[in-house]
Amino acid sequence: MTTFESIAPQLESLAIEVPSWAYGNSGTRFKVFGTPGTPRTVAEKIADAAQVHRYTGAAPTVALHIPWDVSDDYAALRRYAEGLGVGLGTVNSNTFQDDAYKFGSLTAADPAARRQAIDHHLRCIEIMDATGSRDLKIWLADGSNYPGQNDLRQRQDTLAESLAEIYAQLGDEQRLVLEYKFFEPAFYATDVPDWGTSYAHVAALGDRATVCLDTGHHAPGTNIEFIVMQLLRLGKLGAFDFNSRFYADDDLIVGAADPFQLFRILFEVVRGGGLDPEAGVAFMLDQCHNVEDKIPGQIRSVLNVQEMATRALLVDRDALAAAQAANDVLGANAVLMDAFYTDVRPSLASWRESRGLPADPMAAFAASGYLQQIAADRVGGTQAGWGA
Ligand code: LRH
Ligand code: MN
Ligand code: MN
Repeated sequence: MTTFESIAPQLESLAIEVPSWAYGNSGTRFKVFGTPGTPRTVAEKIADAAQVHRYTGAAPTVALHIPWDVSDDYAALRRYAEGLGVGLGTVNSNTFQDDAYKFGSLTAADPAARRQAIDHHLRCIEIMDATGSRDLKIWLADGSNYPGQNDLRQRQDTLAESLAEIYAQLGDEQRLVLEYKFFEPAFYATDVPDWGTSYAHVAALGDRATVCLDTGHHAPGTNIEFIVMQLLRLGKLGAFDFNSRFYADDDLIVGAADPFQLFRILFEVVRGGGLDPEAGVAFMLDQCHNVEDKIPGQIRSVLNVQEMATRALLVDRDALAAAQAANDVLGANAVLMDAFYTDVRPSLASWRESRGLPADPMAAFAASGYLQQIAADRVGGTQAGWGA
C-alpha cells in the first residue's frame, strides 16, 4: 500500500502555471459575459494570478500571450510579478488574429506573411530574455477549409524552415514547445493537427524542442494517456495545456468534464517520470471562464490537478506490476481503481495546513473579500478580454 505521507514530498514540486488570459472576459464565440473587477491591464491580470498562488501555494508562474499582454518594459513587469510572489512563465506566440495571416503564418506560401510571423516569434524570444521565461509555446491556426485550397506538403516544408529559424535564436536555457490541435479554426486540414506532426517537427529541431499536449485538442474518444506515455517514452513531452471538454475545444475547468481521464493522464505522467522536475514537463492551464468567477475557477483547476496527481501517486505500483505480470486483468484494474476512488481531500487539507496554507483554498479566497475589492477598485478603463 502506498501512503499519503510517502508521496507528499513529490507533491511539493508540482507547480501549475496559470494563463494570463483566464482572468479576462472570455469563453465563447457568442456572448462574452463581463465580470465586475475584470483586469484592465497585464499588471491586473498578474495580480489576480498571484491570488491563486497565495491560496494554493501551487501556482508560482503566469503564462503570457503576446500581443495580448503588451508591456513597454517586460523586465519591470517581471519585477512587479516577483514582488507579488509569482514569476512570469511561458510566452505564447500569437499569429492568429492579424489580417496578414489569413492564409497562414509560419506555413504561409506568401513570403511577406511568413516573414512577419517569424519576426513575431523572434520578438517573443526577446521578451523571454527580459521575463526570464524558459518556454516559447507555438500554436498555429494555420490550415485550410477546402480540399485543394493549399499544397499540404509545401506547408510542412515551409513550417520546418520557419521553425528552424526561430529555434536557432533560442538561448541555451530556452525551449520551443509546439502545440497541436486537430481542427479549428481550419476545418479541413490543420497544419499541426496531431502529436505525430508536432513530434516530427520538434525531433528535427533538436533537444530543446518538445511537444505541448493540450487536453482539449483531440477527437472525441482519443486515448490521451497513450499519447502522454509515448511522448514521455520519447523524451518529447514538454508541456501540458490542461482544460476539459465535452464536445470540442471547450476550455472548461480541468477535471470538470472527465475526472477519470485526468487521473489516467496523470497516472501515465507518474509512471513515465514526468513529475520529476528533471523531466522538464510544464503543467499549464489553458482555460476560459465564461460564466463562473475567474480567480476561483483557476483555484479550482489547480486543486483538481493537485488532487488527481495525488491519487495517481497513490497507485500501488508494486501491486500493479505483480498483477500485470500475472495477467491478472481484474486485479490490475482494481489496483488502479482503488487509487482513483481514494478521497485524498482530508489528507491534502492537513498537508496544506502543515505548510502554512489554508486547508480549503476555495473557502479562504471567498472569505478574503478580494473579488469585492477589485469590483470596487477597477472601475473605468476597458476590461481585458480574450485577445486584449
Ligand atoms: C488554441 C489554444 C492555444 C492558444 C490558446 C488561447 O486553441 O489552445 O494554446 O494559445 O488556445
Ligand atoms: Mn492550448
Ligand atoms: Mn485550445
